[in-house]
Amino acid sequence: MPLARSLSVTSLSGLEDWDEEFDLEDAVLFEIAWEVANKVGGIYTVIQTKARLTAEEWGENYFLVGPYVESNVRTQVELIEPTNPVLKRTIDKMNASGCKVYFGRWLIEGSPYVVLIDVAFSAWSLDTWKSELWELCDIGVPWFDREANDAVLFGFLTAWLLGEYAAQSEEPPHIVAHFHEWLAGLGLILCRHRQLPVATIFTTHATLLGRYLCAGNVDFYNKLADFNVDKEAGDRQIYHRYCLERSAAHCAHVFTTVSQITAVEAEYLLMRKPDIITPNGLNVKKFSAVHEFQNLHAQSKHRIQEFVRGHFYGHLDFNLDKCLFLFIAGRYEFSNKGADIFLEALARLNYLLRVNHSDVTVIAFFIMPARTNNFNVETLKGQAVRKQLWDTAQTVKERFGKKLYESLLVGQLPDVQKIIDKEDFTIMKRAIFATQRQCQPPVCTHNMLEDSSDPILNCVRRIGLFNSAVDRVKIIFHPEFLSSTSPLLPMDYEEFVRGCHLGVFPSYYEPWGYTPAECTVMGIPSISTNLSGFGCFMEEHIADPSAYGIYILDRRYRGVDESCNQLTSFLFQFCKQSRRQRIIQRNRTERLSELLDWKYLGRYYISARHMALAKAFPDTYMYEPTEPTSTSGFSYPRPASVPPSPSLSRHSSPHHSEVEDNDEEERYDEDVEAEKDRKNIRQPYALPLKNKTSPLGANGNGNG
Ligand code: G6P
Ligand code: 1S3
Repeated sequence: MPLARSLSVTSLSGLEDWDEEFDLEDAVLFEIAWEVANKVGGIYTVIQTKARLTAEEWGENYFLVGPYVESNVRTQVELIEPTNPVLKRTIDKMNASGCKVYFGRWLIEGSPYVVLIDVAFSAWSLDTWKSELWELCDIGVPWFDREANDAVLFGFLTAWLLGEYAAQSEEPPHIVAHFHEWLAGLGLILCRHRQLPVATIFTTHATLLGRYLCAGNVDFYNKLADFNVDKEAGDRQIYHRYCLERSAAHCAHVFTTVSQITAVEAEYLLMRKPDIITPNGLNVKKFSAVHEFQNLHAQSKHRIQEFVRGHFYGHLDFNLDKCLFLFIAGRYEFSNKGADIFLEALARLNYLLRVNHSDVTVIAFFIMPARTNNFNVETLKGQAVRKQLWDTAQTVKERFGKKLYESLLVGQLPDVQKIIDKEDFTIMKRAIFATQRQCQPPVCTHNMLEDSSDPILNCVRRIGLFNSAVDRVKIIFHPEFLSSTSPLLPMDYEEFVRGCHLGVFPSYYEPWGYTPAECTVMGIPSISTNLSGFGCFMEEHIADPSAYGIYILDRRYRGVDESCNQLTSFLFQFCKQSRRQRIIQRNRTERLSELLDWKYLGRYYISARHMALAKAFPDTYMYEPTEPTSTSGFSYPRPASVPPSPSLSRHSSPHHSEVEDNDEEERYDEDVEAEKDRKNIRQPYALPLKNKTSPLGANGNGNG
């Protein structure tokens, strides 16, 4: 037995204090999730972005475990022979016993090893395993729940993998297995039941009941303590899933969740307080030129403008240079993701912009996948008409250029009356005639399969925002995720976000919320809420979030109408900003990106693993958490010369003027300001220690 190794995860309170002395020696880490090399939702982003950091820490001893999905493997994974001899024996043994287990490298940053299990290949064992599950813990999984059936297969197979790994090891191994979400939870339950030498961690990214209850008409946060959880789960026919989730949370050596708000939810709905909060990070890409992200904004914005030119052909009666692009994106959960109050606020904003005779036009994009039957004709036609106008302009330009050149060659200035001839006029007139349109520019870019019952379209019908000329707010609903190969809007999500001015995510249920975090690292301001993990996290770590372009809507202590008014006010104030102010704000937003980097947030995962090792192998590992220190000093201060909010926005440099003037000069001011900020921040990346030892501690946000 190796000597007890001292572990000192001494402090999370400051970057310098972070002590990485912990000696992992022979320990191996398996991270298990249904979304390993298999994109379904946000968990994929967590695992994929975190992989590099974890691979750096664990090297050859880090293995991600997920389901084998052929289409994903073909495009994302390089299949190879297992490098670790114990794992090779394990996989060979399983494959010889009627399983199909693959090993490879996932072709993402960090190139982590993946073990992919073909659950369908073992489907013949489903009934046996379900009976075993029933005998073991009285959880009965109905035949018609396909996802739960997959969870049973995946659970038994992952527990088999870990058990076999332990059996194949020559020395008693030190295994850490980190399971994500209920779909992977059964593997953990079985590990504990079989008393495998495995230190287990369970992370929930959203509770099953929380998601279901919020999607209904329930005052969720005020009733958290009152729900009869078994009955609620039974009423929604998810009792078996709920049991799997709850048992996994209880069986784990260490239970974690992604935010304080979900920690409180877990305490009431899963009946266990998380031991540590593991917030979601991102891989922050820093450009060598500080203002590169501003240039990228301008480039992407021009591409969105091109799309808008086509979409609104014949109705381009607004100034594109005064046009602001807002967007909401994500899983299509109409009220959970706040699309309902966003639409309502847009209707109110439209009124305000009209009565104030504003020259700003707002185009709000809704990027939420729904069932469709491809693009609609009117939308495709718009892009074709735009292309035709462009081609016509090029043809005339070429002929014009040729005549001009010939004229200059013979030493004459051209006769401007004749340089464009009759034929040119004819093709130009024909092109203009083609832009005539009898209908309004469409709200939706696709043919919807459930058009008459679609919640976004029905809401648009009710509020009457039909892209008419008088409206200052226009709506484009793109019910499909973006792709750079789209014939309509050929941009991937990242490019699109960069080109927009503001991301709007007024979610009611959002354990973390990657969308506003992604906006932040790209320097795009966003609106989130104090019911989202991200919103609460930013509120806690930034003295004045709105000054940095992080608007946090109050959906916790206000009624829907009041929240909607607050959202309208955020939007209206945003529309009143000058270009200069927007540039300043983007610079500030981007400055926060370090706060969201895995480089710093990854330490919570590290801490969870150390904690689990110490609990599972107390003779070998020791975990010595220090007492929480004061939380003062970890907050991002107000910017040195801050406009506290757009409404109170004043000059941020002595020579500010409301006219849209020199951007370069503004950049200089901002650099000076950023430097002042850096001096003001005592511990810029320090995170609250209370998260570590008392996740539900003295945080005002956490009390439901
Ligand atoms: C970036 C570019 C500037 C451009 C500005 C437009 O900052 O570097 O050249 O003028 O974006 O900002 P806006 O908020 O109007 O899209
Ligand atoms: C969940 O995905 P969702 O969009 O269904 O997990 C994500 C990753 O932890 C989280 O960001 C999100 O809030 C949850 O809701």
